[in-house]
Amino acid sequence: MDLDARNLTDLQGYISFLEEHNLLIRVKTEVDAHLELAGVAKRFEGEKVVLFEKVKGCNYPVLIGLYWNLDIMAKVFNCGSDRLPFVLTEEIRAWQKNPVEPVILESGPANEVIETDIDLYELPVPHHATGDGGRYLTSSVVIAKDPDTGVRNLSVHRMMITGKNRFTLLLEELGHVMDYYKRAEAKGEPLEITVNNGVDYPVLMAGAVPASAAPLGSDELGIVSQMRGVPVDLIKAQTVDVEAIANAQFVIEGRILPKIREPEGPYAEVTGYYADRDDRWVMEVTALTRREKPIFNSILSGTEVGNAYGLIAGAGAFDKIHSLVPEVTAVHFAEGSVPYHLVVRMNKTHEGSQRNAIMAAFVSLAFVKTVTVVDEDVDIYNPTDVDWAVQTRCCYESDLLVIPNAIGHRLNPMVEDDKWTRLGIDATVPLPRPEIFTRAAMEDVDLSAYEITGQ
Ligand SMILES: Cc1cc2nc3c(=O)[nH]c(=O)nc-3n(C[C@H](O)[C@H](O)[C@H](O)COP(=O)(O)O)c2cc1C
Ligand SMILES: [Mn+2]
Repeated sequence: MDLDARNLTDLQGYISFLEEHNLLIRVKTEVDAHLELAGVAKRFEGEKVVLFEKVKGCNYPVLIGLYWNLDIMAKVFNCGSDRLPFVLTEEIRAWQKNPVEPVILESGPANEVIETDIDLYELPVPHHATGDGGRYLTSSVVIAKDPDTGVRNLSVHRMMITGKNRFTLLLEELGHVMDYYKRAEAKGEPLEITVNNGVDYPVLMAGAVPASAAPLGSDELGIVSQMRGVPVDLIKAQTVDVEAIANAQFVIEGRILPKIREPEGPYAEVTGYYADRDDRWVMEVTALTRREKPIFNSILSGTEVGNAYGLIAGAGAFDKIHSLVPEVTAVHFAEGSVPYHLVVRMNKTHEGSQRNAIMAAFVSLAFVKTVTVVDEDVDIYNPTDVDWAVQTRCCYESDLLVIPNAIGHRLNPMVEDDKWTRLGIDATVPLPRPEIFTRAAMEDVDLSAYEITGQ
């Protein structure tokens, strides 16, 4: 693909690129990783990317905000932000047809320095929200290997530091790492992983591709190669039999221990609420490697997590939904409601196929609670327009599809006993399309033909 990001495989390259395009803010004043850093970052949410040059008591800078502005992401991918989901869908499709194997090296930037005395507290890991239970790694990409087949998996997990060489993390019930872990644990064995911090867009996004696009048994690292346009370089780890991303800033190696759970949380989640404190999975760190001059990367809870997950999840699911219901032309997560409200646009040619679209969307995205289907003339990227369609095209008596007792997303407070009710909203105009549903419109004129002052 014609991707500027091809040459942007590390954060140092991103910083130069962002600076060149006037998209980087540098905070020169020293900040405390405890609450202050995230407090300052929050004030720039959705704007330029922020580099904190000095963090109290730490030797490394922190980059935050890489995902909170879709226009910036689109710039790196060398396309308009409206095209970005489709570009990503094409990349995933190309990978599915022709997966490229990674290259495995002995050494790379991410193991320039091998720490002899592991101390996670020396990293500038922020304590983000005021109610969080500790310092959280929020952008770390996990590589794990299937205990039976050895197939690699890529995923993103929140991790709370609990000791110099220990943290607790969240494994979602339907995730592939959970599947790997359960099979390892059943044999009484730990699950070895590498945790890669400070990676480029393709690595993190490949980690968030939904299972419907990257099923169990497919190595998501191939998606990275596809997006970068060259096979991804991996490095062998020091202490575990799992590879790491050669271009990462830090690599934390270790094992998720069998039969052991320790407290994790609270944590300000994508839901906008704090996830509760509970006994969760434990990682014992066995090695820490880094670059000579690493930059720590964090993702801020809120818009940034929503984009980091929603963009690629929507792009990955679109292909599946479109293959089942070809009349579907685009999907988009409603801002602020990632991963719960998916808006589906379709060019309906058969009455009733909008219901298939709703069902296809539910099957393709495990966490979605609401699917709203609209016609081609509705701007799905504009929540006001979507609401207009619902208010003027949906009959609440007959156009709602209620699915009780569906598997819920545990992080959401509306889930009870792992279950919730899913809702499909059909806001499409019935076929044959009655005249009354023609959108009112003014003449489409070419403004350049007019002499206009005072603009
Ligand atoms: C910023 C971010 C944070 C995430 N945090 C978690 C997490 O803590 N636990 C989890 O299981 N999934 C988390 N996810 C979602 C998974 O990475 C995502 O569902 C991915 O598809 C799982 O990989 P898998 O399909 O290979 O299981 C997060 C995603 C993003 C983008
Ligand atoms: Mn997977």
